[in-house]
Amino acid sequence: EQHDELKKKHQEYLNKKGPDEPSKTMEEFLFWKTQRVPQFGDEQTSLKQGPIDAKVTLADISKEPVNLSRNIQGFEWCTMDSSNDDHLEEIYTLLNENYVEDLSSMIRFDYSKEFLKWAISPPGTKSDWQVGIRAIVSKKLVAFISAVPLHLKINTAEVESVEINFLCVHKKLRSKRLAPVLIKEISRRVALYEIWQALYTAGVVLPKPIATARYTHRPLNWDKLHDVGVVAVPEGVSEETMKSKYVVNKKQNLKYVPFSEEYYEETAILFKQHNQRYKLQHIFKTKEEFLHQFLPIKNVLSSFVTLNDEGKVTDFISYYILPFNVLGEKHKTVETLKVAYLFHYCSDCASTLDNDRSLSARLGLLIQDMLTDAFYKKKCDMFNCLTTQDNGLFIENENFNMGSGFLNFYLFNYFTEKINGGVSKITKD
Ligand code: MYA
Repeated sequence: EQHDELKKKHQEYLNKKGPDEPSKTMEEFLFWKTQRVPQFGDEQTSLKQGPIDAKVTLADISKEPVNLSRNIQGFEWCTMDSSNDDHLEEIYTLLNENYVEDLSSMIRFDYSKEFLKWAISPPGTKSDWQVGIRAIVSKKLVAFISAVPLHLKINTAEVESVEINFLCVHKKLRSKRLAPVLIKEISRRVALYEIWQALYTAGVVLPKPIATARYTHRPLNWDKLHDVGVVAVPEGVSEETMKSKYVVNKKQNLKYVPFSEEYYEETAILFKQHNQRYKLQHIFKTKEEFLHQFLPIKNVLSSFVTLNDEGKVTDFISYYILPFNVLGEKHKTVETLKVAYLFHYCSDCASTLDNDRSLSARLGLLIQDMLTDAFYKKKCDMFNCLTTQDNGLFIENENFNMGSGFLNFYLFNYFTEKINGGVSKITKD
């Protein structure tokens, strides 16, 4: 019964109309209305799943960079290289000072350098896909955007694409239409490799989300979060009650070993099987890609497998760690929050499509254990996850609270019906 109740709740989350309504009319999206993306208002389209424009060829793509001086004078394009420490430091500083903040500007992402390196240089990345804009005189980096290769599966179709992330314009150069220029330049550089599709996610509503997920938050270090002001005690409830609600088990339910190369074959098979459940998924074609994504990295990525008595892999689970800067005068004592984000997982309980009853029980155990690891071993203050994958099966039971943030998923130059539920692609934000 409890399982059926959870399933019902999960479905309700998925059906819930998130704030995926645009803030303006299609006509007012001066840039996006010119792009190969589904438009608001074309709901009655006769488009079938597939590329929106399949006619464009390499011959149509300019060999010259997009003109920058039409938007701003005194700046130039540059190509960044995250394996160069100086470049990495510059990207880190730009993002640290100017990247995404929460709605009330209380906290801002502080991606570590190791994290950025992991995220923007997977196998197959091209050397000109980390694009920057610099001031010509001072050479200061003032804007950035990146692309990484991505094999996507959308329903039954495999689509060679890129993932676009870390779009950032310095606060002093906002509203000068630099974002469209960066997007056009990265599109051009990607198209030169004859890749015509992209996936990206954003909190803002643009034409037109193919899926919308909601962030959920599980406090781990209640006192610290309360001090910073990111959690509050509801009226009529004592602080003690809240603290006891979020106590984390000291002991793990299952036995884990860190994921390592020796478990690659078995884990990759399990991963593939489990992912058949989802309509939008990231597929890993080579061992190198899989290992890059999932081998543990200190302070960046924790990943584990559980083994049965015969030593066979039964589950895989991972989370990444993102620090946040606490902004504002009030919180001088607390400078950073460490937040764990659930990443990919797979379980032998999900090897067939309709046995999510046992998956829900197993996921409960796995998640509790990740909370334990994140809090006691990695000193994380909060554990976040999206309403993607099968997360609806444990969100409520494990005390994850619905957040105010939504994450919209977009495809560039690809049409598909809206995917409600069944998303397993995760974009590290
Ligand atoms: S999402 C993270 C985005 N970054 C941040 O939120 C960091 C903090 N903010 C900033 O740095 C700036 O505010 C940004 C906008 C750079 C976001 N995605 O230059 P503008 C449209 C796409 O005057 P600014 C991530 O990294 C906006 O609707 N478009 O504005 C994924 C308007 O267009 P339109 C966005 O505030 C990125 C135009 O830009 C976004 O100075 C995926 C205004 O430009 C956004 N997040 O700068 C990019 N925000 O007139 C798309 C605003 O039409 C990739 N806008 O309303 C597409 C695929 C390309 C590759 C294709 C290959 C095949």
